Amino acid sequence: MHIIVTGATAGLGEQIARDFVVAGHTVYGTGRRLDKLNALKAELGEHFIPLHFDVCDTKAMSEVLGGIDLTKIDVLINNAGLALGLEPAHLADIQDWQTMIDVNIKGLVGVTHLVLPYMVANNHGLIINIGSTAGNHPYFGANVYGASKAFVKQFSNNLRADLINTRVRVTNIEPGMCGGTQFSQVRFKGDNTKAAAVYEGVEYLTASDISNTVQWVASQPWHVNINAIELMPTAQTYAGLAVARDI
Ligand code: 8X3
Repeated sequence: MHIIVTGATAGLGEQIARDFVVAGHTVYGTGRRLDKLNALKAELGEHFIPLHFDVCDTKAMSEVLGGIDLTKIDVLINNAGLALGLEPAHLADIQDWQTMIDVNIKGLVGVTHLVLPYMVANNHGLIINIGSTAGNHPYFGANVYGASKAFVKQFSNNLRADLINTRVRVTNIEPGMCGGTQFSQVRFKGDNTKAAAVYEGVEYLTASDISNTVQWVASQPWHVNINAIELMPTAQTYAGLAVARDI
């Protein structure tokens, strides 16, 4: 298969890209960091094709994606995304909110809008969006991050509606706490102590756990559409109703 993985230069995207190449597929890995893209190319060889652009840069994205043969793409994995900040909404940084909206929402729909027409013309394709448990269950400080992942969930559901008369499939993967990546370092802007505290004493999901799920979804026959998969560590739960007393 020919597979686009956005945000392939770190974390989940890097693992997903690596696993698909090792399994014999061709991966077009997108990212902002040219050095990391080049390192992956050196490691993975001819079946890894680096695509250098930021999903927030609409012009660069359409130029770079316009330079490859999109008719060949079997699978699009919309992985690029980030969380910034964990402050309550009234203390959050508006720039953080806007960046999450730009990457997690605008970037994801931008890539999809460029690739999807080719899948529909081929009557063949699979879009795997990387959502989050945060799109299903609120938690303190998730505000815009969770809302952006709720967008990804409902965008996935609505794509399924529009693609009803095609063989183009859509899946939303919704991971919970995943460690061993830069997710929390990015969220806490380089504060490694805060980032490490998130995972202390927890047997968290790893990038490999999520990549395995992606590989499984992509290996299903075309008549099977996995709508969504929510996965979390056994040590995490979505029970979280809170009560304030005497406020
Ligand atoms: C990642 C899961 O729980 O950190 O999207 O929001 S969580």
